[in-house]
Amino acid sequence: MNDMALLDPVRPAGAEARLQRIREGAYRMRHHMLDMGEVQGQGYVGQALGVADMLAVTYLDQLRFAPSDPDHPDRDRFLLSTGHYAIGLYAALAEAGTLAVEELQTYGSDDSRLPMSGMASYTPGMEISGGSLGHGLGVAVGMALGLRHQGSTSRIFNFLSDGELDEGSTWEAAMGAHHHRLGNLLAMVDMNALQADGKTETVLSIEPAHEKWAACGWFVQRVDGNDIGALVEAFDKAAAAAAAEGQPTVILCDTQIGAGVPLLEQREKAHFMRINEDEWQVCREQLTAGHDATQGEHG
Ligand SMILES: Cc1ncc(C[n+]2csc(CCOP(=O)(O)OP(=O)(O)O)c2C)c(N)n1
Ligand SMILES: [Mg+2]
Repeated sequence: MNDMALLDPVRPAGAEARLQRIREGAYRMRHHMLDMGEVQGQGYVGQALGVADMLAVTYLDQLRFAPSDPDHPDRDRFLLSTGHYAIGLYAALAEAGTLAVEELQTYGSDDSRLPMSGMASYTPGMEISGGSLGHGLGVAVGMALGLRHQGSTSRIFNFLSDGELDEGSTWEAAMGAHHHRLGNLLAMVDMNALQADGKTETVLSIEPAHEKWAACGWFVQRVDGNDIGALVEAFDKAAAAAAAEGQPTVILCDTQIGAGVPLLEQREKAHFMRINEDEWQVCREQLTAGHDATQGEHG
């Protein structure tokens, strides 16, 4: 197989087989997240579990990239604006084949390539050092312009959080993307309804979010971010709309913090979780039980 072939996402024939492959990937990613979280006993595990389905669709079904050559010039770029979600991206990079699963055990340790907040210079496949929130979309706009200028057909996927919609810089970038008709730019927003200081609606209400993005000139969709079928449909539609209209596209994804692990879904303090030693195994068992129960549903 040559490098170019590696750039195309693998999509098994048949709609159900395509979804099943992504579901299994998301399930394994959630296990990786728990395993990494246990190394430190704490972390941004709830958010990562919440966006596992978004990351699985992105990395296993949408992104064009060569896992063993993460700097390939023709790759699509995935920009993790929210550095604190790094644990989620490491799990995705392991499932995609860029990181070895064994390396995940070094998460957050001295000399590890996997620091607790994402650092581009440390981790293969980490495109930017996110974490200073509100900057990701601006960087994405610049990259999208630059790549278009070079005649590249690569796309930029910018992952944002709902907290970043509080930032003026995000909206400046959103208007710029429309102004420059950046059809090569897709934003995906984790609408988990939570921020560091509490519920998003109590910190700074961003609703109606759909209308705000539309007013900035974007092609907008809002979906259940834990429904892999709905996500795939939305990503496919976004790609078609971008190609037809040359318009930036955004997918607002409503997600459940801790998705797949009921013990964590119910946590009150969910932004940064401390999880007791004896709870990790319970989390794993709940994740596996939930997965096994849905196997029957999906045939
Ligand atoms: C510019 C900036 N301001 C403040 C912070 C501190 N901070 C880190 S995470 C976070 C919450 C942001 O909201 P969101 O990403 O939606 O939080 P989550 O869903 O992860 O709870 C804040 C304010 C930061 N990293 N960058
Ligand atoms: Mg949030």
